[in-house]
Amino acid sequence: MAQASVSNTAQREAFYKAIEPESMTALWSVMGAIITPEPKSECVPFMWQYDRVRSRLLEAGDLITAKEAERRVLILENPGLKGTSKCTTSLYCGVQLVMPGEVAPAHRHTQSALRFVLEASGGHTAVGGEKTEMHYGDFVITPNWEWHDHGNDSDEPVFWLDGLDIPLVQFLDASFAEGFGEDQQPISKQQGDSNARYGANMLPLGYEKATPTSPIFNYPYDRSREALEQMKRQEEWDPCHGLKMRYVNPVDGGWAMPTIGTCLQLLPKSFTSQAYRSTDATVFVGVEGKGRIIVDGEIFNWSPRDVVVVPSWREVVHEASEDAVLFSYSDRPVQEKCGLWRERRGNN
Ligand code: GTQ
Repeated sequence: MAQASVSNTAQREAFYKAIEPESMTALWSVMGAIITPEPKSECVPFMWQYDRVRSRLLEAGDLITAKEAERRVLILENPGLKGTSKCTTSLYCGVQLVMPGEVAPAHRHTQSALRFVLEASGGHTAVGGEKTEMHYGDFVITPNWEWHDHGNDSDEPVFWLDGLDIPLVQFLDASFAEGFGEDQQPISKQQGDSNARYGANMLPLGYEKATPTSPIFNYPYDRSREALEQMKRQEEWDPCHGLKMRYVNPVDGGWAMPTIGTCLQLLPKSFTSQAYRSTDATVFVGVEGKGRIIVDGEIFNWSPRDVVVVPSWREVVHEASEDAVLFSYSDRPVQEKCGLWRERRGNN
């Protein structure tokens, strides 16, 4: 724990060596490293500028098709977690490109995925027999073990951010994946079906919760943004978050996804937040306006579509020079279910 590590003696050293071949180690020699007084993470604060990611992705577009790659994605890998494909310790982040006329073939896996749409004039994804068109700022869910394929019928490239719980599933050794065998799954539902059934503040009578994921799979940006705009007039700012809303599963009011918590927040012009920290490392995506995220004094000036990662328990301050909107995601639902989630407001 917080105590200094135990000193070494020749006798103790000899003992550690002796037990090693028997697959035993002494707790007291590692205790301080494995049970820390507060979170210690290899994950570091970092920002990816969208322009750079976008131009590298277009280069990748000349190198490989979406079909050959299965998913043409550049992983936003945390520089403190090199070689692990992680953005935070528990979550993955990537940016995906689908060129006009391309298809990313149908597959499914036990990892849950979210898409946050960065550029789309006609891209679509299909999940569970329903197709949804993607527009800027839409938050789209692929629940675990659901077939999904992506396409682009427009004449412009389509880009979106992928947030997945890959590291979490890997940690639990619970990964399964398979291909559908055809590029696209059969479409059995009308477009907009799940939003009509579950996204109109009603549920089909007798509906019973069948999965841990929200049955809505596209939360369109215009509706979420409109809510923030309406509430903005009230001028009730949270000192740490401005105006922050979480996406919910309408069936039980919980998070929209079981492993990933997603939020949309508005920071009003000239806002400076109070210092804040929480145990859920968070990936922020700029959506509108401009702002800065200051992590323990390190400044990240973000513009729309830039991605900023804030590690667990690091002090974050938000500033906005104009009205600014951020999307964010973290593993907060998992931590809450385990009774682990903590936050601290202010710099005490
Ligand atoms: O679109 O299904 O960024 O399976 C990583 C793994 C996207 C996807 C990623 C995936 C996908």
